[in-house]
Amino acid sequence: MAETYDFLFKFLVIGSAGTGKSCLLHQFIENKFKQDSNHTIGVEFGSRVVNVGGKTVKLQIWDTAGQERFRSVTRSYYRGAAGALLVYDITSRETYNSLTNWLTDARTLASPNIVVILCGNKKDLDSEREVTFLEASRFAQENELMFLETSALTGENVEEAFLKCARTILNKIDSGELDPERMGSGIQYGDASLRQLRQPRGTQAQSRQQCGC
Ligand SMILES: Nc1nc2c(ncn2[C@@H]2O[C@H](COP(=O)(O)OP(=O)(O)OP(=O)(O)O)[C@@H](O)[C@H]2O)c(=O)[nH]1
Ligand SMILES: [Mg+2]
Repeated sequence: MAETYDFLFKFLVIGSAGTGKSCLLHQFIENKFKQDSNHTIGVEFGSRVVNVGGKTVKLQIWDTAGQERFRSVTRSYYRGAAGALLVYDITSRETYNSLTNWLTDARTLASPNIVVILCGNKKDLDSEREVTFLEASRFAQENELMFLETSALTGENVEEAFLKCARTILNKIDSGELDPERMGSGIQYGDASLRQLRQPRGTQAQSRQQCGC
């Protein structure tokens, strides 16, 4: 059966090599930890349909390589992304120190309006922590990012990170701050929305009454 959804959002997963980007995507899509994850070569792709605030949203997710040698390839995938998970590893200060560069790339190459959630991954390795929650929260606040600590290993906050980002984009569509019809918005209407849009207004109200929504 064909998938129907209200919106399609283009998402990126970015951040330094080895922070757990591919494992986060795998946990979100497959609901399990990806054992023996190798460095990503270029980009990998995954998608999942989620329900957010009564809307069905297809997330089209591009998992990019963190290694410098793939930078020119991965940058070409940024264009028009609506949302991004910006990932660092809480046990590696080096990956935290690179966040500003990743963020600048996202805002210049994807869109200045890109909705970004900062993910401090490997939350399960608290004893090896090099970056405190408080420090990263401040960074997030200063840079207008949402923030969560996640674990691709246990699954903690993984679903939340993707859903929080999607929810924020939907809220911005509702408030008019984001326009899905703008070129390069990273947002597309799905079949379900298009059907509604194509219905004359009277019929829309009528069908809403009929379904009681
Ligand atoms: N303990 C723990 N290990 C993790 C977690 N997430 C990922 N790892 C491990 O970290 C290593 C790197 O994970 P990847 O997902 O391949 O990292 P990546 O960010 O995709 O790396 P690149 O593709 O090179 O950019 C692997 O050995 C994973 O097993 C986590 O939440 N907790
Ligand atoms: Mg990877």
